[in-house]
Amino acid sequence: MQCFSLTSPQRNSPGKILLIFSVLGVLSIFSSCGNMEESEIMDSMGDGSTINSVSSTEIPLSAMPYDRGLYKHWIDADGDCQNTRHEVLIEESQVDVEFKTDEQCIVSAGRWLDPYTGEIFTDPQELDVDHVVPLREAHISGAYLWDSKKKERYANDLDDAGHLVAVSLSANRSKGAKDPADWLPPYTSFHEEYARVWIRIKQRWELTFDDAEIAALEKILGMEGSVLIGSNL
Ligand SMILES: [Ca+2]
Ligand SMILES: [Ca+2]
Repeated sequence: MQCFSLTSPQRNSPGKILLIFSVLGVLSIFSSCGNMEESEIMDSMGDGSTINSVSSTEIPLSAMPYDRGLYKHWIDADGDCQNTRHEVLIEESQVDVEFKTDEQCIVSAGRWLDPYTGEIFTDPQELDVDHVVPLREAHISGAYLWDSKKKERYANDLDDAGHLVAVSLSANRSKGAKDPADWLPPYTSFHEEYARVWIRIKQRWELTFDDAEIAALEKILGMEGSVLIGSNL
């Protein structure tokens, strides 16, 4: 079990930044190994990051018809026979996984802590691998402009451990394509981390935030009214 860490991936920096808020203060609560269960849950979403800014633009809904098939998944990017779903299951299991066959392509058992519910699972068939920022949400937040290769990279991103997470089927079904204004994990202790990872992913991929989403994220992070509109860094 690794302790939660504050170093983090953030490859892209937003171009035109319209809205800014800092959540540095929030990060301190994740900087120590406290309650083991919460540490486990933090780990399941990957390490932390310094979140400095978000961007927001208005995009006409009619300009971006969504088709899940545009975002090809699950692929096997490194050609080792384990597709993205199974790569995530292997990475997030708290014990060595078991495989269906000697080829070790398909995970058949392990031990996973679902950060959305706080429940433990051992059968991968009871788990979905969830895009924390759903494909449809990414699409309407700017990904509709990407070429097919970039859409595929987003759908299969393993570089940020928080991007894809193994969660219970029921939690994922209730989430659907909703953003934090309309859905939050039932496990309330995880909300702040969820908001922080959500922002990190959207920043990293230069995706936009709508007003209700920003308000919801601010509320979760206890930062109502801290958004500075009109800044341009
Ligand atoms: Ca693979
Ligand atoms: Ca949204």
